[in-house]
Amino acid sequence: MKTILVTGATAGFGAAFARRFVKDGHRVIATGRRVERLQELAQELGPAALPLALDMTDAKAVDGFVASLPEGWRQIDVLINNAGLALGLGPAWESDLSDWDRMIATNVSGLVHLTRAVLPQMVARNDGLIINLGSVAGDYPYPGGHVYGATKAFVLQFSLNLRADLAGLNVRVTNIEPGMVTGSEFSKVRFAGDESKAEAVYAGTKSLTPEDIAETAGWLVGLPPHVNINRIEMMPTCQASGPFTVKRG
Ligand code: NDP
Ligand code: 8X3
Repeated sequence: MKTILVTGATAGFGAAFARRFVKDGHRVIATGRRVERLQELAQELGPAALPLALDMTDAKAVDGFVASLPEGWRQIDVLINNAGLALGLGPAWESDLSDWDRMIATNVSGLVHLTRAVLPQMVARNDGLIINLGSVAGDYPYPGGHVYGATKAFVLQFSLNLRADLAGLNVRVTNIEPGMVTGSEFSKVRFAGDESKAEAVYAGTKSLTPEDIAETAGWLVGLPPHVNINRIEMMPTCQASGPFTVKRG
């Protein structure tokens, strides 16, 4: 049984990870800002889930989070850096700077701070796994992706660079890079609560689901300690990368 810290467990992938890991016999520390959602999840999952409020943009709370855990929960075997968001899909020059700042604060600074808080104990034990949620948006550019894609490119390079430092240790780091995933709040958040815009993203597709991503994470957790999967790029079969854009005059 492992103790798995999941950020962003109030919706989407994070809730699916929590359900999957508890089903697999692990314990989950489920975090996020919407406490009532965490409590509902904990009621569903029983004593194997510890629901705790954590805002990834609150650097002080993130830095002190591991030390603040109840006794018996401070050894983190697996960290899932999942909390994240995209805000807006308009052109860069029309984007709201505060949206850009919030994406950077959540997807980059929050992830970096929590990783820094958890890494020393993993190194000391010579054991641990960090799974970061990147995105195909960090691998390929698309119009309106600007800062969101750049935060995910950061997450990819941070993941690979962590392994460069960790070479020789059984502390594993994997960057999961999904494409279209329906069944989460991602697009609703991106379009500021506009449900019809969010639904249109997945209309007529059989997109990936949060459970598909949780299946991948469950497989990673079960691998032997000497096996590191550096990165996993995954898309539904209805999606593929396209050609370069050429605008002709
Ligand atoms: P959801 O919007 O469904 O879930 C996002 C989670 O992040 C929520 O639990 C939310 O919790 C949490 N979160 C957001 N901001 C903060 C914050 N400041 N502090 C703490 N938690 C926060 O999205 P998904 O499940 O789809 O996305 C999960 C991850 O996967 C993200 O990093 C996303 O970028 C990435 N991803 C998503 C894809 C998709 O198509 N869905 C594809 C590729 C990657 P709360 O609001 O309660 O704090
Ligand atoms: C989410 C996938 O393509 O909407 O990261 O950016 S995409």
